[in-house]
Amino acid sequence: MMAILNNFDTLLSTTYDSALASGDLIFTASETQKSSETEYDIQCEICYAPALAKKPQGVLPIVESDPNASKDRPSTPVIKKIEKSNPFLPHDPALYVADASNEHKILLNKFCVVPKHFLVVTKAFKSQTEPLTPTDLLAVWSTLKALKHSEHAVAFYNCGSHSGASQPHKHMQVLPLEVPSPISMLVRECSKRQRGKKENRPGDIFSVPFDCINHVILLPSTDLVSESNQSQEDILTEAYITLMDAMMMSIREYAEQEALPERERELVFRTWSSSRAYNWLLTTEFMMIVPRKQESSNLHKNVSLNINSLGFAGMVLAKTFAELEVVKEKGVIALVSETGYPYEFDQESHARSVEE
Ligand code: B4P
Repeated sequence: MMAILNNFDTLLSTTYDSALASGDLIFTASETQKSSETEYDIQCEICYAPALAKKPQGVLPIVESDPNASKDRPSTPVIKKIEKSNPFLPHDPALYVADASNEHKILLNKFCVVPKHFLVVTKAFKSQTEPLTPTDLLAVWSTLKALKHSEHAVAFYNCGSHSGASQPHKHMQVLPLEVPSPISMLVRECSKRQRGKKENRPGDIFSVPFDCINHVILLPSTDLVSESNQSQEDILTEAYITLMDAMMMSIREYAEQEALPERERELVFRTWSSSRAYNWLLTTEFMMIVPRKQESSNLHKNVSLNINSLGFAGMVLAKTFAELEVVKEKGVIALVSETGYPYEFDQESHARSVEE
């Protein structure tokens, strides 16, 4: 771990406090509602933040100087066009916390809902559609381990289009949490010995009870890693490759189901190979991957919600009252699962949706 991360908690807090005080960082207060829904009685979270509906969407005006300006007539800026800018290159110095590696910097999330939410961003431009590299994995892992409540923090990566990402510059994100996230509770429950099943051990791969394809792998404890010949980077890379393989195989199996009409089959391959979209989650205990079929949930009462990796952590963000009502009615797990690939092709619901 880099030496700079030794006092990371303090550095994160002081940078956060000063960016908040100077107005360089915008914290949006929210109300969290619990929703109990899975067979393991895990409480999912609906984070209701109506003020976020007003957040700018990464679009900045380009201001050109006024050609008629003179000494007696001050310049009036003319907004010529609206263009997307990269908020991470250059980054706002007020949001810079530390380097996570030679290739990564840690920036505070400018628009956070959870205090001290930060991003692990590549220093040079890389695309958010690229897979994670061993150095990406180690950089984000180091930040997790450097946090005070590291066992509760959740790191995530919204990869590719349809994954919930709004910024094209490669960035992983970390939510420092003081209590376990719903997905951590769920993975722990699913890992316990259950009747007729053996206990899951580090290296085991399994799925949690969402209604869509997902794969989870348990990671060995740091003590076990230091006793082994493998480095932490190797362990993380091996886990990531195992999950990527499992994901590819599951999509292929889904697309090759006989019940799936030819047209649908082609569509799965075409959309997946062009988007390569998935959500990825990491805690100090496990890594998880969820391939994405679509960016947003289906339409319910004319409302559809954008879902990012946090949806699969059991945490959904509702920006309007109508969105909040839809999540409460539908349930977090059912709603986020609509954006993934179903385990099995449901002929009845497909027939219904074709008729509608
Ligand atoms: P992306 O991967 O591109 O997208 P995202 O996390 O889904 O957030 P998005 O930008 O789409 O915002 P949304 O309204 O859905 O991440 C880009 C990140 O860069 C974001 O965190 C963004 O805030 C940040 N950013 C943008 N401009 C920046 C700048 N100039 N400097 C530094 N950082 C910048 O969600 C709003 C916020 O709520 C996001 O932070 C999101 O991560 C968070 N959020 C979403 N669901 C949540 C949940 N269930 N609980 C708590 N927080 C949640």
